[in-house]
Amino acid sequence: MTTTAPVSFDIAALLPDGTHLIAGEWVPARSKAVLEVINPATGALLARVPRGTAEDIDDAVRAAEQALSAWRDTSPAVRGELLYRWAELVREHDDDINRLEAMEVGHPVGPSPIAARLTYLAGKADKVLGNTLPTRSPDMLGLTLREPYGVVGAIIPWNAPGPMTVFNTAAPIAAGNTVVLKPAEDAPLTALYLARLAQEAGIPPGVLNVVTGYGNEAGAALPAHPGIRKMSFTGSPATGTAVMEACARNLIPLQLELGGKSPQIVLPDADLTKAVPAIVRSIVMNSGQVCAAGSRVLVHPSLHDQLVTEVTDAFRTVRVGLWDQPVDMGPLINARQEKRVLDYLAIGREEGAEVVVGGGKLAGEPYENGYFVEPTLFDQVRPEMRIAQEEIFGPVLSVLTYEDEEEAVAIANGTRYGLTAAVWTQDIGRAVRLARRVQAGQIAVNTLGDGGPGGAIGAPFGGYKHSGFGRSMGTDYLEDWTQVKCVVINAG
Ligand code: TXE
Repeated sequence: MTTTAPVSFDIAALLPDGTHLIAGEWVPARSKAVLEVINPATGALLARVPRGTAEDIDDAVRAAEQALSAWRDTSPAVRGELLYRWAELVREHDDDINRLEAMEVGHPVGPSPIAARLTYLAGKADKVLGNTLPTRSPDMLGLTLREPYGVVGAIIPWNAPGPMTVFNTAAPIAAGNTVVLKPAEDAPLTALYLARLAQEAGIPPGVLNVVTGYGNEAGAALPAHPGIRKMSFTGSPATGTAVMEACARNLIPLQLELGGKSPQIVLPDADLTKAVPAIVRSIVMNSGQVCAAGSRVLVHPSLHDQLVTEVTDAFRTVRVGLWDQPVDMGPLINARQEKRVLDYLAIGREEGAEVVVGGGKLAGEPYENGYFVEPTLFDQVRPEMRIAQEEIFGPVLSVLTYEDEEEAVAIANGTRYGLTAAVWTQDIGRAVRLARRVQAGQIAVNTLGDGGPGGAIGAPFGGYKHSGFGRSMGTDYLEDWTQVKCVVINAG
């Protein structure tokens, strides 16, 4: 994970200042208010974007309603072509997208899965099929149609704005819906730029609208809007609950992704030369601000000491710094997130866990103006501790031990979350048993994929239990953005 990207990068050349995208026009908020997007590594102002409210959401929903009938009636093959063109533009501007995301989120520049995902979804546009149904007479024809919901809404978080934008807009658009997207206030720029590229690709005005603003202003207005027919939300359980309540009042379905506390089960025969680098990468990537971060290591006592030593050594070599330097890890997103992580470091100590490496804020040059926390390893963690139960969303790894497979499963399943899990073993029988018994939407055996659905491109991604419901991506993902209509024709 190194980069030679130049430091200077002109955001104003990519995005019209202080505007978001409604009906194909770059417009300010109705109130003209703006909010500032800050580089979390340096505290520098990156750009201003509109501080949208319910009025702007209403404008965007109306624009999406106006665009709907033409887009719904556009042939699926043409919709797919336009998405392919979007994917091509994304590929062409890959560097800009990666740098923009790196600057607003703070993570190092790395390979991006966005263009590949868009290409995958584009290819699905003309493969959404209905069925023919058995009928009681040969004169009758029964069939099902898969039709788009209409105008759908998406609220996404700040930790991976590029992939989140694509996962939550491209599939509904490919299926014939029109979309209003509310990106996170901390990192709205990548979403705006991707929407600009969608527009340049020829996706018609109003099909993809982006309204920026705070969650309690623009965000809250979206699932409550009577024009919205389905929502997707990715973020915290508390906000997810509020969004779900709004959806319930509006009687609309919701796809929900709320993070995790993903276990990495290291069995006695695990190959640590493979497991340790993956375990480290999983919690260092994006400073641990990844819903699928493998934040709990469940290791058999026979491998405990070796694993702790090797992870400690690896943590000591993690290069932390600014996105445009050759680093492995950047800052946390904002002061609130930094406080949250530092609070958990204190909680872990109070609970009796042992800090083996890390454990604090990074100070001095070049960390002074950013939110940098050391990669931290807690040992002697017990399953009931808060640091083993709650999502920290920082570079903090907890090590727990178990005596037998039964206990490993019990600990793995003993949190309210169930997003992803990893099993490290050479024994295929144990791998299969654990893959079946661990409650998570994705199980990786001897791999962590990309800390998310990256391992297999069509992999469905989503959670069990409080990690949410519904899946993004997956082979049936476009169908999730359609509703079934049954048509029976009497031709006799
Ligand atoms: O999330 P929020 P925050 C977890 C992670 C993190 C914690 C807090 O543990 O530390 O959540 O992060 C919008 N109505 N995850 O506070 O509030 C908001 O503007 C409608 C896990 O940033 O959930 C943003 O666009 N929308 C996670 C989005 O919700 C509202 C990724 C997410 O913000 C709203 C991020 C409201 N009332 C955080 N309030 C994951 N699953 O990957 C806020 N928003």
